[in-house]
Amino acid sequence: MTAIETKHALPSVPVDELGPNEALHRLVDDAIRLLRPKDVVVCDGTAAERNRLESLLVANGTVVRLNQKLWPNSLLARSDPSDVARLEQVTYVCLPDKQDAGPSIKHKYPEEGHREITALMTGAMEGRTMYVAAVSMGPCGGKRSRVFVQITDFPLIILMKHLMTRVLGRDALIELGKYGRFECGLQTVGMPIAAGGTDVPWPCNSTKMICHFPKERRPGVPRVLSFGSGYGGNALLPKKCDLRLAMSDAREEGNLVEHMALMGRDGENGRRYFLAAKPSACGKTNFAMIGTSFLGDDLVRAYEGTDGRLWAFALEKGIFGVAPGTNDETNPEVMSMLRKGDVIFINVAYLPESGSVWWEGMTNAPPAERVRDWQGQEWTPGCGRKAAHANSRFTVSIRNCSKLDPRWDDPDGVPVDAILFGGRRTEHGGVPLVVEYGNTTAGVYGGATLSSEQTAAADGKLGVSRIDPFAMYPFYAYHVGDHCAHWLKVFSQMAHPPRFYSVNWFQKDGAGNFAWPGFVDNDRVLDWIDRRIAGQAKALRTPLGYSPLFDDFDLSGLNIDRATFETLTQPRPQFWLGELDRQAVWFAEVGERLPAVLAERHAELCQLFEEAARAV
Ligand code: SPV
Ligand code: MN
Repeated sequence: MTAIETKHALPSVPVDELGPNEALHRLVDDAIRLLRPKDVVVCDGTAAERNRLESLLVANGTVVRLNQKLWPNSLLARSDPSDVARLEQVTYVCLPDKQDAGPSIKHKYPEEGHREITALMTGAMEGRTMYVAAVSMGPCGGKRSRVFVQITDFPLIILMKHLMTRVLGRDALIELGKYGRFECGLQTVGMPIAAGGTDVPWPCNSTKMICHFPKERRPGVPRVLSFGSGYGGNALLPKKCDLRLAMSDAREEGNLVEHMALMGRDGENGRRYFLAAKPSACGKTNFAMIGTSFLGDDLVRAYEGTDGRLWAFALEKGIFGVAPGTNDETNPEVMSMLRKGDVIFINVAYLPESGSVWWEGMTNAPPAERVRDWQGQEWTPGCGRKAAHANSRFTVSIRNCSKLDPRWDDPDGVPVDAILFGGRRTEHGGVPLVVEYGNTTAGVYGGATLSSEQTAAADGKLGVSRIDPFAMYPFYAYHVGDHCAHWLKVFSQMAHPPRFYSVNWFQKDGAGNFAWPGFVDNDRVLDWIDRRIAGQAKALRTPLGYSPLFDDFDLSGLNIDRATFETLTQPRPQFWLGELDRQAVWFAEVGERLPAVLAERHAELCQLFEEAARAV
């Protein structure tokens, strides 16, 4: 790197605190020279660190402390209005061969990516403190876990890491130095502070860019660089940014790293573990909590165990959940987790008189007291604006969860009985409430063609439906066709693969109301799945797979008659012929890397549904 003139002397690498790992020294040294911070702090994840950072953020106006009685030790942050969601349009994966990118990736060549992001990052931390934080993705010390070291200049990200991830303390960092490999990334809000200048409450840059380099694997060289944003998925690198890198590495290791929730449920047949792949803001967190035990709501690593089954563990130890719509009925467990305290809320509404927070759907009626919206403006129910941003979030540790699975921190994970794919599809008589796929190929086909209406979790057009394979569309770091092939390979070789299901809670009736009650009632679907796996529940064979029967599905206490249930559960040929057309358009975009068996399954489905349509 060429020497760049700095306004102040550069800090030196805190060698003693980093331990003996040369690659870690190189990472920090290179980062200092590129970003030119005023000082460097190595994080340790302690309560003292948390208190220090919290005071700093309060003093800067980034967060306010909430009423200690209502929300103990909890904070509210309001972001800049330009920094509220993941930024798909400026998130790039840099690959030497463009053919490897496929239709879901915004591609750059590595030289181009390096040049552009380096130009943005040069001197970007002037006047700021640079933090170095190492976390373990998965149980600490687990042989399938990996350490991710993030460099950041936004203390809020460190506080969020305390809640969401296992931060390595001093001793673990020194241990890492002795033997460990680690992944790493740089992230900056991209707003240097001039000498004598002051900070703003939510620093960010109107230019934002994230570049991943999944093929570059040199110890201590960052594989993801994120500029200009302080928002969750863009800035908390061990979340979606490392997902992109890890999904790419997992393919080479023969494993899976995926965007899925992991939960346990006790039924007639003992505890079963379920993985659920759902696109962002489609109720994955709520779903993950309706079972008997909870392990994680967003990211998992899954692999074939020596018993020939699929095993999985969650990578995080906290939840970054969507606030709007969360209440004591839709997710009583998470509400009680939030009330236990140590929560960071982002972009919900603030009640200045009581020091409380509110969001749409938290209570039926808006608060009787004064409300400030997520941007701090006075808000009244009739004003025409939302009080909380549609993608407003809470960050909470899973230690607050009363149904934490006893095996949540087991480095081997838990054995998985079923994988569920589910999107948000509102058409009445469209994507059924639940379908069991008849075999592994049909199951992988279901994952590869999962589709959902777009939500506020990313900066896209709301409500437009797109195919979101395996709920990974925004997180790909290699060709989607190769990912489909990888799933086929992993599961077709497995001695005892899990079963695969499609679920959809979001059908609306002719009057525009949800046709299925959803939330805790989704447990009725899990009950059917449990009994299916045990060979106890009957089903109707359809072209798509197996559908539940009215007489063998727990509808007690619900006002759902036979006809309504059949509309909810049985695939309608006309609807599916339309879906298959859309799938064909998508498959054409995927191109020749689409595995042949998926094209064959498409042809088979077309034939079966055409026959069914003629028979109607
Ligand atoms: C998602 O959008 O899928 C999330 C939130 O889990 S973020 O961390 O922004 O990706
Ligand atoms: Mn997610």
